[in-house]
Amino acid sequence: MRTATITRKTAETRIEVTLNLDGTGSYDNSTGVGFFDHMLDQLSRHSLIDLTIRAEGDLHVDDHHTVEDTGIAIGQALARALGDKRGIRRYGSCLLAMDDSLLRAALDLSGRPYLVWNVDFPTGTIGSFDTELVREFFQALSTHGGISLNLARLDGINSHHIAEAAFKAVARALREAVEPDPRMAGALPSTKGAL
Ligand SMILES: [Mn+2]
Repeated sequence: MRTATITRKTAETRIEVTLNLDGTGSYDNSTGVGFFDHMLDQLSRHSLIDLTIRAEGDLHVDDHHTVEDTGIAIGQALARALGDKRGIRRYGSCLLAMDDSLLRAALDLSGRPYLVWNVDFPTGTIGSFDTELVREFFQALSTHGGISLNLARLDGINSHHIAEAAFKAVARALREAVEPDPRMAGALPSTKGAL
């Protein structure tokens, strides 16, 4: 099984992430930030990556460190569970509609972090959650997961739907990219000899 557990402790946050790439999309996520938990649940459910997250952050400051550091830990767990990436599809993409919103996600598990972010939100907050933290999360995931990640909002007027569609689109793209490709027969999906 391709699994990993990452424990990360700083003066600002204490985070434990366990994931299983070959899961069924079962999850148990608790970060103390309700909307963020809702998004992490989507990430697991729609990628079929099992995810257990416990985060205790300095929420008396704001949600920023907790969201960013959870993204770092998930990225690190993803990279560790992927190992040498032999036999995977490597690329994934998804055009995802949710009510008013249409999000496009494309990613490459290249080992080369890069985030292209064309997702604007019509409001600064979703409840008490800062919409700018959605980008912070995906930046951390991309950097520490070694993922070239491209996200665009093609439609959308409701910030909750836009954020949720972004997480779902990335989840579906990840599902595709981490999947074993039977035709790869265990080979590395690269001509460079390393990913
Ligand atoms: Mn929702």
